[in-house]
Amino acid sequence: MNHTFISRDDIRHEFSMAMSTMYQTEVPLYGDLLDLVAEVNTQVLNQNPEIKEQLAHTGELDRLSMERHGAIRLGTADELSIMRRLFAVMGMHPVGYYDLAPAGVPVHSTAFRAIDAQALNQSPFRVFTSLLRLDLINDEALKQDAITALANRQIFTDNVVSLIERFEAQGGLTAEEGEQFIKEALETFRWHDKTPISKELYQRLLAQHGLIADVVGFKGPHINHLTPRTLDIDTVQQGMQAKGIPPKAIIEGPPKRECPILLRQTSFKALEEAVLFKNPNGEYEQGHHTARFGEIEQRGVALTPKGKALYDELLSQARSRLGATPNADNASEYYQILEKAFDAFPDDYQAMHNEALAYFYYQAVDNAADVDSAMLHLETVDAQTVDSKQIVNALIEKGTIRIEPIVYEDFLPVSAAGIFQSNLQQDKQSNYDGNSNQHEFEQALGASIYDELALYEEIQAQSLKDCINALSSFA
Ligand code: OOG
Ligand code: NI
Repeated sequence: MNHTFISRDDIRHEFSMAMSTMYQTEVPLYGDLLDLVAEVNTQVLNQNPEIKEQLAHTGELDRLSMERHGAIRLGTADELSIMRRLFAVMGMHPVGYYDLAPAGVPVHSTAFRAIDAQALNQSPFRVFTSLLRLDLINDEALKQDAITALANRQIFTDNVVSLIERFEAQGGLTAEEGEQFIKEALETFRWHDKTPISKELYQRLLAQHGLIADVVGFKGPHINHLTPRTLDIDTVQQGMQAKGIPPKAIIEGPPKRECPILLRQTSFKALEEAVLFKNPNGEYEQGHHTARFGEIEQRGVALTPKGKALYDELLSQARSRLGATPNADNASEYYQILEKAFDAFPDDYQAMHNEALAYFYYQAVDNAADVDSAMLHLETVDAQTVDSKQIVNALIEKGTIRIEPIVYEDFLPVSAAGIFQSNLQQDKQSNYDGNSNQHEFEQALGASIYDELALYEEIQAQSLKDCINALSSFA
């Protein structure tokens, strides 16, 4: 057999475009948001040549307009493991484990995304994927009804399952198969306004938790938002208000900074949508459901374990100083407290690099005027040794090597919980104390999860190697 396979990165790119087109038709406000984000990003790039240059150096400039993430919620282990195989066709793998139960959301989650830097730049599309934790429901009868409803649904088309199997057997898909795959896979994420359950069951599920109704009540895991990446979230948030797209009260994550870190996010409230419930007599009954929303995000540099620990500490410091969940009434007080707390986090790439708070690319500056005598030792440079660090730092200072931030590709559990909560009908804040269980999640997934920090570490180490090779070739 002589197959020519289409690349997984191309399938991912095409799929994310198809998904975006579908969601714009389903939720027109998302289209408005895309326009606003594009407008602001163009403005930022025009007004800040240094930001444009930085994004060109890291390979993010071209991906900016195609950058988005989505989110889905699944009901069973089987659904999750087939979903993992479906995403693998597009070169997307589970990265990071997020336990949201402590924040009152009965799910645990991972993000499916590309893992190496080049694939990420080709298409950074990612999907935050949650698995419902029915074990946290203590109403036994309701739990049984939920399990039955989930057992009766099939969220994948037969064709997409065959194509996944073909991909696994052949090691790839032909262009034609890839096209079919995109069309069939998209069906799983589509909105259905006819639900397979009765209004009575829906209401009981809703009374337990809005999220449970959203998963168990529907034919499939409709994509519940798509999030474009902006270079200036504060401006987009103001623009949303002006365009009549009311954002949630608080931007989640770190405060506004010169050198952005991790991820800042805000969303617009979920829409109330008409649905038809299927009653036991087979007749449909009108009702509504609230789940789908829009979100924007601004991404910054990925933090090392040390930087992440400092971030977590400062965020929880700010939250406990506020003494309440941030909301519309205390928003400006919260931002003040947050900014003050983050004074302790250096707002300068060089300082973050020197204190090992964040991950960076090392890049050889090709027109570096003179190559230092330290170059003679470059063959022996190894990022881990103190000696080598000094050589590298000296070359950075001389301008022979430049550092550029490695962008954070993942999510933040406290922020994610805030996004979930703001889009559930009830504000009821419950805390589940079931144990966090990555192992159980991985068993349902049928694979282990990549550690995101190890991935950034690898990208950084590889860039240092490449940089040294490049410099050695100038010498
Ligand atoms: C996922 C919420 C989390 C994010 O960007 O942190 C999220 C969901 O609502 O299913 O999307
Ligand atoms: Ni999101």
